[in-house]
Amino acid sequence: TASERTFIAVKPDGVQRGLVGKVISRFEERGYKLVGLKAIVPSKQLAEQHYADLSARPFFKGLVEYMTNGKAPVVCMVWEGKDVVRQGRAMIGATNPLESAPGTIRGQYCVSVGRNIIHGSDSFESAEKEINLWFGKAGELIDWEPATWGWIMA
Ligand code: YYY
Ligand code: MG
Repeated sequence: TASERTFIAVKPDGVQRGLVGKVISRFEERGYKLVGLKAIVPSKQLAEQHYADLSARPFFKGLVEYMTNGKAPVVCMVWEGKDVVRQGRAMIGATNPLESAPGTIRGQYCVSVGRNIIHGSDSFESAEKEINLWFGKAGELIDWEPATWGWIMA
């Protein structure tokens, strides 16, 4: 729907590599609306909850360590607009950057699955869960209308 929202996060490797602005630009230029933004070093508990579905996988421990070690923050965002969950995943590209199409974010900026610079919700249900988890406090998300909205959302 037009008001659907997704959770996008630049992971610590993307922040260290100075790619935050590029990621934001892609979503802005596509016509999506930024309704939440913050940089945090997540707790181990938060990272484990975020990746709960993967807790049995061999890379889980390393994944949580890399997300939480504080060598750089995670830059967390909520983007809103038409079909943004599915489009966001398409813009990000395949999980393994070696299989991400050229021109996708991962296909353009990275080569390792363990350092694939960005997260995006994989379904409407995941988006709801992740937005609540990362932006659970009242007032963290802003309802606003871009002056360009009518030119984008026909
Ligand atoms: O949603 P997405 O990030 O594309 O992939 P997931 O299957 O949810 O895995 C989350 C995260 O885990 C992935 O972005 C990198 C890491 N990971 C890994 O290090 N090694 C794998 N074989 C699979 C995933
Ligand atoms: Mg995932």
